[in-house]
Amino acid sequence: GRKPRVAVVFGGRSSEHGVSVVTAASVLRAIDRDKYDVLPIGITTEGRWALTADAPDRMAIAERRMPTVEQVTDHEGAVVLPVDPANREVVYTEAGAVPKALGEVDVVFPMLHGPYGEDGTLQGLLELSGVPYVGAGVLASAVGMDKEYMKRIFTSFGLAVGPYVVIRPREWEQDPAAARDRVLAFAAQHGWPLFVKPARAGSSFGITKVDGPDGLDAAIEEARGHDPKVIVEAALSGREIECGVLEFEDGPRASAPAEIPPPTTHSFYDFEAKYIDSAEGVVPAPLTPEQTAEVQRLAVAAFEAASCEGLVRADFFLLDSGEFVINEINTMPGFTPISMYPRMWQESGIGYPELVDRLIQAALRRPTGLR
Ligand code: G1L
Repeated sequence: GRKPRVAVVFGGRSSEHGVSVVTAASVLRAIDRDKYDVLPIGITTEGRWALTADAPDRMAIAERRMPTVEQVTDHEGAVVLPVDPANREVVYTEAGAVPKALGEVDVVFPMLHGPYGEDGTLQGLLELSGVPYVGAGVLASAVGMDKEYMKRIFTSFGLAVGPYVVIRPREWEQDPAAARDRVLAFAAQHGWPLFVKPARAGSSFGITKVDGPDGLDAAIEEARGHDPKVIVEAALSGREIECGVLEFEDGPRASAPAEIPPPTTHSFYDFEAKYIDSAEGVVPAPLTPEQTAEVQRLAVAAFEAASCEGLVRADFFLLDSGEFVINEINTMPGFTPISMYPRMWQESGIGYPELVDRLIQAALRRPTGLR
């Protein structure tokens, strides 16, 4: 019969537009064309949807600059317009409009970062359209974007989380002194430094490490520039351990875990590594067999607690006490072949093309509607 058609949706209005373009190139390269038809759909930085050329080799970092959907640079740095000239009639919207025709699409591979991409809104549009899609649904996507509700859900499912306090928008607007006092009481209990973060952001923008009361207001205002809801977290001392979860035919399984070494003052990440989040993770993490089994159990528990689908990367701290505390989950982790999530599965015997195929297959198996 006809091959399933996979629409890869990438780019978008976020600050990580270029990361998405480069990552989509890896996914496009990995999809088996004997098995699937591919429809690359780029979203411009203005929010216009456009069917793009299927040209992953041109969607590359050139001269330390990230490509955009509008202006894809080739390896020599020449600008190449990616919109497919053979398919001018398909897709397109004005900025801010709902895309009219997805055409005959069997499954969408969403690759958009941050608000309106990984927060459940795109997933909701696809639910309304009745089109299956790879990865987390509406609820899990929204939970994965909200550091407060993430912690509330993990706590209610018996997973340990670090201490935190939330400053809600109205609270800061109507009585900032009361909010400040709550944070100071929190600091008296848990000590300095504190980390002040936008509650729903996706990237590391707007985060400030605060060493004492003096820096607090500026840090809250900085975080509020990204999200009117702010979360304040205590510093946790311990090792940073990550674990991938992937949905197999019979349910979710955990990968080999990885360790992210603490940053050193002279550690150097090149441009590509810095933006594609390969960092300098050690795979597999040097843990005892018991610790490995424990973090894998917790990663699958986190996947289930948030009702994840397809995949998730779960990030933990291993405290000096030996306890694993969950820091966060990421429903759309870094996803180039050198990113942590694919590297952890590589270590577990699942290479990048098989990973992409398993995600598409999991999406195709899923019924649309309530599940
Ligand atoms: F669809 C998946 F598999 F769930 C998926 C989608 C997107 C996994 C990972 C990503 N990651 C990205 O799109 C990004 C890191 C380039 C931006 Cl969020």
